[in-house]
Amino acid sequence: MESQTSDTLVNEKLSFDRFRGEVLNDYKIACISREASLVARKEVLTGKAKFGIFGDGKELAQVAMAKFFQTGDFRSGYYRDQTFMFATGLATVEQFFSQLFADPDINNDPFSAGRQMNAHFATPFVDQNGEWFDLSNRKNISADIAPTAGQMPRALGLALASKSFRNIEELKQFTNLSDNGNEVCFVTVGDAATSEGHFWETINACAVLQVPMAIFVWDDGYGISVPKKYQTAKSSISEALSGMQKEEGTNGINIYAVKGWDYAGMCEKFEEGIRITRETHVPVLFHVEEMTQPQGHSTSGSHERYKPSERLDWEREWDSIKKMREWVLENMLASDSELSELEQYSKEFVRECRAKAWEKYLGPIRKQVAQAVELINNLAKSLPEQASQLVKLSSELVSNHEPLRRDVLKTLNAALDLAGDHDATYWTRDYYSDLLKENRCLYNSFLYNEGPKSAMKVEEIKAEFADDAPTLNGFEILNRYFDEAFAHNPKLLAFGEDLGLIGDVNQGFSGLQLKYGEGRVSDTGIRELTIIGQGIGLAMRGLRPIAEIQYLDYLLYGLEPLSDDAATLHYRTFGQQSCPLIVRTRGHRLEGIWHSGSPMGMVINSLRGMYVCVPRNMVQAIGMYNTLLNSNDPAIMIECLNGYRLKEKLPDNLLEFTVPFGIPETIRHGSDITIVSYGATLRIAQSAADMLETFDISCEIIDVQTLLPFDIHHKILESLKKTNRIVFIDEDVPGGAAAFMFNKVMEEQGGYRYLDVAPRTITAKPHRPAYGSDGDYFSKPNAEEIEALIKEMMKE
Ligand SMILES: Cc1ncc(C[n+]2csc(CCOP(=O)(O)OP(=O)(O)O)c2C)c(N)n1
Ligand SMILES: [Mg+2]
Repeated sequence: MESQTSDTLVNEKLSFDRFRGEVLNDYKIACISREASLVARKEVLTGKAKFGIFGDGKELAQVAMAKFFQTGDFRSGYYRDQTFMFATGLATVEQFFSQLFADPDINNDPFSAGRQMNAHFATPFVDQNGEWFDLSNRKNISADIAPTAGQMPRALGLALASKSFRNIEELKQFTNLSDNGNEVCFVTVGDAATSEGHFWETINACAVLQVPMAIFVWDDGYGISVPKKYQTAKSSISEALSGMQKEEGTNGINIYAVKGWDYAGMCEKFEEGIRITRETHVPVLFHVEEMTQPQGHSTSGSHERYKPSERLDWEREWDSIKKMREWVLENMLASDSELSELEQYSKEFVRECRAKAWEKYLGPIRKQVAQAVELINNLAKSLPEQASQLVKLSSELVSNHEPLRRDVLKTLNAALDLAGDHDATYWTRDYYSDLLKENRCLYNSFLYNEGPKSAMKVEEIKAEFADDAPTLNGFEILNRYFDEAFAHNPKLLAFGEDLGLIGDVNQGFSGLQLKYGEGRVSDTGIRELTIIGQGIGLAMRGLRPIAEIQYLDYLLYGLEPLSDDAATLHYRTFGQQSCPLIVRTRGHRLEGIWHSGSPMGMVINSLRGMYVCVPRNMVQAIGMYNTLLNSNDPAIMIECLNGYRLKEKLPDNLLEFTVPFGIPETIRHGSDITIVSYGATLRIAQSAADMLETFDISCEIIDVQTLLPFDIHHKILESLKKTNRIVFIDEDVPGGAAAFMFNKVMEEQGGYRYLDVAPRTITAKPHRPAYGSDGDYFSKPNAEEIEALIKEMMKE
């Protein structure tokens, strides 16, 4: 009996020591993080970094939150989360400073290689070959972006993946990607960012889908200078959301309101809410109120300009670290001097980290400076006439205490300009071009996958047709393809409006939900933005989503996450995260203003970093789907709206044949003029060519097949060399994608050298297409218009 009591006492003492140790460690991390914010701001104000945005005031909530972030979990957050990153061990203070200094060495800024502003974090999801890491054994940070609430749509997909892994039998084998769907997606968002449609659409969707999301609203009462009363109904996001509260027998979300200075209260509520969402997949939202911003929003501007003095006083009084200190003392977890010691340690530690990061950043540039100076001084010895100017250049570079890579290049360039074509410039030129190359790798690489998972490395396999191959409607061919693809690849998931039960508005997925289940072929709400986010998150977790946007005209609703998130992901993480999302949509001419859009200029200009596929028929589309499914980059597939009921032959090797990207196909051979087009317009061009043939004008028609990438081997130029006349035709507005093609062929391919007459573009009118067949005829390019223009070109 006695020994039992003493065991209990020992255990209690142990667990108290552990508890105390954990609390003090949290306090230390909070202090370190605060110090990092204070020092980092000074770095910006003294010019060592260009801009800074910090997590001061949010420390306590984040050390509490980090306690419940388990191996396998994901975070989709924003720029306030440095403390969370330190507390989870996913970022060091040194790395935080390296990113602040824009250090382009991935070993120093492992989140973005200096490409992102500070506090935009990420962890590696894929290896150099584009293979997924064992994410269920890692803590995972999806790469942050700056657009407010831009992290919300992606979070939906990251969380939905857990549900898919838990509920879809075929996915259970992928234990490297999920541990039975136990992963929670932690989402952080500012109070003002909850005003965005992104927030509301995501909240509704996660409440409907019931996915494991833990959303933390960091409520500091302001979005830069604009206070809550202008942002949020009832000035309280938890109150405004209260109708979403899950009740017995309903879906919905669990909502908690906590105070950002209340360490114990937050720990308790976070534990409960996160445990429930992990177990049941009921989403949870923590409204973390009464947070502060000791240094204001960012290094641009000061909050004294817009916060009333009472508010500033209140923020000082309710500073979360100050409150935690008081709480530790009240509960006698440490003495005043122990805490002061931790505070002092934090200051010294942060100073050291800053200094190390600065040295690492500057070291390689100093080497470049030394090398450049030596070369320029040698040049001066060989060129006595220019010597004094050259020496002046090199000494200016030496005296620059904080040189940038561009300063080295500018100096070398100036030296080369001075030296002219002299032989002595050989080594300087050589070094100059080496540095240009190096900087291209540092700043311009990884827009797309460059390794084995590049779509550009997928081998071409031609479609094969049996002698008795059946001729089917385009949509039936697609339907057979998706059926085989879903049987073959368990990672494929498709979703969109009307895609599940009825198998999409054109029946490409007809019958497939019945066959593959609601988990894999599903209907969504009308919410294009989060359909895209859903796809992004699923793709980042190693699945192969096909996210359907019902009509190309409605892509605008989902364009932001495609442009800001999917298209930049590989670039902004220096190739460490990939998003193999396929956006499937249908466009070009059909009927009226809202179902005939072909805004291809908008697409190609906002989606660099994605592939843009514009197949002329469904067989070509299938070949492109196959290419995409063998690679990792995101893409958009624009099927021809008016092509689903056109007859095509069914290939034998549906799952194998591929269409290579950036390789146009000549679909009609001719000798007088080259017509370059894509998609639905090709059929109009064909009928114009038929008409022109009766006048002995022979047209060569080229289908570009993909707009991004565009004709990588300059096949169009070869045609132009033969015909010496060229016209680019599409259904976009004037100056849209036709102008893009024009620019590519004229400037990049040097097509201007082979022209006998001025090159032309034929496009739709600048207004949206009018309703009805006449509306179409007079809004979009028509065969007669093409015929007339080409006749005119032939006369010139
Ligand atoms: C879409 C978009 N609009 C505007 C901005 C500029 N901006 C950056 S932060 C910010 C305020 C955000 O406030 P809140 O969501 O409360 O987060 P906090 O900075 O207060 O933590 C604004 C307007 C942006 N980044 N993205
Ligand atoms: Mg705010």
